[in-house]
Amino acid sequence: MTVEITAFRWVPEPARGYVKDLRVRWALEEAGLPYRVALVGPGETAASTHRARQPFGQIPLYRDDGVDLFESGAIILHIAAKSEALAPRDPAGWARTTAWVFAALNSVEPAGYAVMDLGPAYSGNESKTEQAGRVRAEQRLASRLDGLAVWLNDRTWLENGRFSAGDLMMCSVLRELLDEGLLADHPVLAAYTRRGLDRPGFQRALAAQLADFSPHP
Ligand SMILES: N[C@@H](CCC(=O)N[C@@H](CS)C(=O)NCC(=O)O)C(=O)O
Repeated sequence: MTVEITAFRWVPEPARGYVKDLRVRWALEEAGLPYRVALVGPGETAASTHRARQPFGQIPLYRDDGVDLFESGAIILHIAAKSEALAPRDPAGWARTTAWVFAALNSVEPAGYAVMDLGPAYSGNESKTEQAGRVRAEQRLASRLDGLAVWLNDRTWLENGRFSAGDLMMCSVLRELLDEGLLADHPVLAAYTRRGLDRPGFQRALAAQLADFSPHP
């Protein structure tokens, strides 16, 4: 069967281009694998048929002849296993790629969300406890970004001068921070993210996601 992914038929305008099926589309583009898209509406992810495939009622979903998967990280690694374009074939290179996918999802993405979820800084209405929480979240994110910037320094990609699923996931995660102005102190990371987003595979994936949205819920 042709690979099938599940994505939202409609999301509010600001979320368009950021829904996480984008990462999966990007991986499929890099791997050169054709796919079809099953679109679901806003209420449909609560259905038992959807929950049977994604316990949290989220997207993306993925299936092919061999597997039915949820969680974008698992899906990206499954696609990477099919294509050298996304990961080296040698066990050590493969293992390093998996490490970077986890680093993006486990070490960077939650730290970024913790800051973004707080909303704009210095509204003037925050209590001392809230201010302290914000400072802690910002410090945690800065520490993750500092570490990544030192690692990247003058590298083009995370490992061995070649693009991999690790870069795909890291650039997907950093893109939201870039767009929120949270990479302003990390020009190395901003340049790295733009390098990822300039790839034709990302551009095709983004255009495909945007084209799939209905104008109305
Ligand atoms: N950890 C999941 C997160 C998926 C996720 O956050 N999906 C969002 C769209 S980007 C969603 O379905 N939100 C609706 C909801 O959580 O009810 C993954 O990486 O696949």
